[in-house]
Amino acid sequence: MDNSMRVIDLRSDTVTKPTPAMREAIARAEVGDDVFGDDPTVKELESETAALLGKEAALFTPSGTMANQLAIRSQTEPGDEILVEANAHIYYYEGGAPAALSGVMCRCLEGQRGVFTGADLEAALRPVDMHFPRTRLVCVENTHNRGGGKVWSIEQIQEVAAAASKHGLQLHLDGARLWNAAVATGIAEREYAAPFATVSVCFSKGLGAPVGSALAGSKSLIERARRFRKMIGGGMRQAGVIAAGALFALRNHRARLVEDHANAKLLSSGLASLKGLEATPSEVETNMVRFGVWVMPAEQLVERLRARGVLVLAVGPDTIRAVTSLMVSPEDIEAAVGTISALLK
Ligand code: TLP
Repeated sequence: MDNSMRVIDLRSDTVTKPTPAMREAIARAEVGDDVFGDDPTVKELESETAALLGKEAALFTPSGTMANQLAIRSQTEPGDEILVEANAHIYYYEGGAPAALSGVMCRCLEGQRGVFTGADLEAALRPVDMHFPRTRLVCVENTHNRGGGKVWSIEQIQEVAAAASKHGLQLHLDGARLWNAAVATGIAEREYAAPFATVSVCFSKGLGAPVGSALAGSKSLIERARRFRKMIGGGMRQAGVIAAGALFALRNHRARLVEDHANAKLLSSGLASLKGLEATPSEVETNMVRFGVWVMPAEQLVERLRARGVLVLAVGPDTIRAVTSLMVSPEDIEAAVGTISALLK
């Protein structure tokens, strides 16, 4: 790649860099030792996040992966079983952590673009019997990453929650991109979060903070998670420096996600007109675009685009993912479609 080339980075919304205003907030942050409970900025972030999600407490974590894994560790014992959708981040992209860190078994449900039903959940349950692992926790991901940014409707969530509660199961929401679901549907985060005992959210994806996620839930669950966070080395000291970026993102960058969603639609519509690709604009609900490639292996197209300054990710042998974020404008999207079109000709 030529160094002077303008790079259009559509690999993920994790690539977002702090804006000048966010950097200013970071520079001004008041800090203290958060392991001693002395960091005012971390405390502010935790209480604002908890309030927004309608939960008693929240815990700042360095990553979404850690927040998800603390949720599992805090609500299970080794040998328990958790129910996850087969393409869920917790199962697919977290390095086998449920087994390594919590000693739990994952039982996978096959969803439609990540969404499963109450009936799917009930079909996976077995009677209480010492031969079977104890099923404890059901995990939902909204929006669903490998489902292409798919949004769960509130009715779908409520149906799964009713089935879980009928069988005494706890619910965890991987809400790394819950902000996108809220903006896309107009349903508040706290309404989506209501049926869940724990909710993880990320500040470092579409919201544009450089680092950070949180886990929210009841005071007792979050205290338990705080202990496990320390145990795995996630206790941070003057973390207000990064919490300030997260707080700025939470307060200022949620509403603007509509721009990312419009850009994703624009991208998918542009791609849909190109021969050799299969893009479905009607499936684009948030900031992710998944498209099929028929003319060459996906990896090869990714490499060729990289050489031309357009970065995307292969997420299957013939599938590519592009994600919009505050790093890309509508003009960038037009330019990226132009580059892809020229390459396919
Ligand atoms: N997802 C990343 C990659 O790990 C795939 C991305 O680029 O999309 N939950 C969901 C639904 C996620 O998509 C991610 C990150 C996480 C959790 C984990 O967040 P981090 O990267 O902060 O550990």
